[in-house]
Amino acid sequence: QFDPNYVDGRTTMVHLFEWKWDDIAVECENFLGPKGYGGVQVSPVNENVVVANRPWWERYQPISYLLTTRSGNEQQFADMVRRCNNAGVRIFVDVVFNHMSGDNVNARGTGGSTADPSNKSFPAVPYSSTDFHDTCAINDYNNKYEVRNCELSGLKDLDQSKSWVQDRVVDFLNKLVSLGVAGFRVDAAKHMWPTDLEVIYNRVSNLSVDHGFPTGTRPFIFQEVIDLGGEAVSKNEYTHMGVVTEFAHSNSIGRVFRGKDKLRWLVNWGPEWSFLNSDRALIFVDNHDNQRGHGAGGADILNYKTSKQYKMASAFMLAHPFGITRVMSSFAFDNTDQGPPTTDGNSIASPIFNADNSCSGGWVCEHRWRQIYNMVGFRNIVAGTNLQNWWDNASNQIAFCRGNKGFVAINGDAADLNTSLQTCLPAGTYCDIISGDKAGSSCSGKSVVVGSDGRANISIGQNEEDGMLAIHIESKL
Ligand code: LM2
Ligand code: CA
Repeated sequence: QFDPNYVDGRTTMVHLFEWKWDDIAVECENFLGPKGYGGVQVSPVNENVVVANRPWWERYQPISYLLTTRSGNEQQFADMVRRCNNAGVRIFVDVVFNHMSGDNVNARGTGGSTADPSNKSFPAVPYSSTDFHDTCAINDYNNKYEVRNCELSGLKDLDQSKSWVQDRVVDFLNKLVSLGVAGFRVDAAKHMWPTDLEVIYNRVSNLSVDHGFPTGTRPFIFQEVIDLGGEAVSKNEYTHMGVVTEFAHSNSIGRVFRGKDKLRWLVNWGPEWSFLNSDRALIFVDNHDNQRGHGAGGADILNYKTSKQYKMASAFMLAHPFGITRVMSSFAFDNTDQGPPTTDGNSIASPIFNADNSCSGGWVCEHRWRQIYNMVGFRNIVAGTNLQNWWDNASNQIAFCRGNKGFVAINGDAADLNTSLQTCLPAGTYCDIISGDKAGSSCSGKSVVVGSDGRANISIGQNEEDGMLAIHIESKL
């Protein structure tokens, strides 16, 4: 439950927020597999309430556990999982079982099911009022009973201690396991009792041998617990049964790369920053909530709109050994409710791919930015090595090696970086994978000449498009 079950040599998942299953299948085959991504977190797969103007957050209001959403139906989901597994890319499902939908008159789901949320009636599961906690609102985050037994934003709060509820959730999770998924993001885990979650997790089947997982493999479980300190519920209540989303990482990395904290302090990045231990921390620069001001973190969080800082933060996260990394892949938005691009106001549009790998048609596709996917490759290549030879200029210029396999430098100062640094790499000429790509024996970006002593002259001008440089053993020309 702690291992992402990646195929050998892969380390990083991408959240393809609101993508359709057919598009993800193609993306696994054409891009994610070849570029070395290890997995995809997909948007919720079960039927959700249809909300007027189709905001993205309607998918966090379940109506049933039928596998029909705007991303596709069960057959399309099954086909995607099979094709992604064949491409060496695992699928992780965002599962929502803290609650069902909020009040909605004549509620209708994306699969055509109806419900009467005001009376806590969801016949397509079925759930009735006895399956829910009593009605109350969460106001006081210093009261863990309220946080777990009352309604989050008016969403009907399921009682996971009831055996009927446990059975329905376990059936749902086991159905997904039987279709070949590798694990789950547990939405709103903070709002459920750890003891109830443990009962549920322990009843989930081992991963499907028919889909290529070794006998006895447990699903990877990463639980969404927002804990920036100062509340009744702690992330540490969840780490004995799975990994936990480390929101302090998102917050702290945003502060550093927004210039509110110095890059030199990154020297002890990890638990000393009050993060969870590396093997329990699911880390990210931003997620689908905090990139648009939902959840926690506020204005410190970076997103695609501040692209230079965002790419620098992403490069640091991927270069550093700490944590289990997730890359965010967004659609462009102007307001916090706006849903994904559509063809007709309802049907989700497919991304359009440009010659330089980037996306258009309303999709941002950060995972297709060279600076990001090449750093995913970097993380795969240096996996298992330690951070060594830390260097900084006592301000915002830093550099470090990953064993003898990789080197990265970052310039966050309003001054050029131009100095000789130890790269820990064998002598030779290397292609900087940030400014370009290696193709045969040529490099479309900067070249770095490493001498027999491992040192190289490193130059990152303050006005360059990107504020970092990275080389590794496989980028040798
Ligand atoms: C999560 N983690 O604990 C998700 O990551 C987050 O995206 C979800 O909230 C939340 N939990 C519930 O699953 C989102 C969104 C909310 C939205 C809910 C439900 O951030 O704004 O609430 O999904 O769709 C919306 C309205 C809210 C309304 C509620 C119920 O914004 O004003 O409350 O629906 O109708 C009356
Ligand atoms: Ca709850």
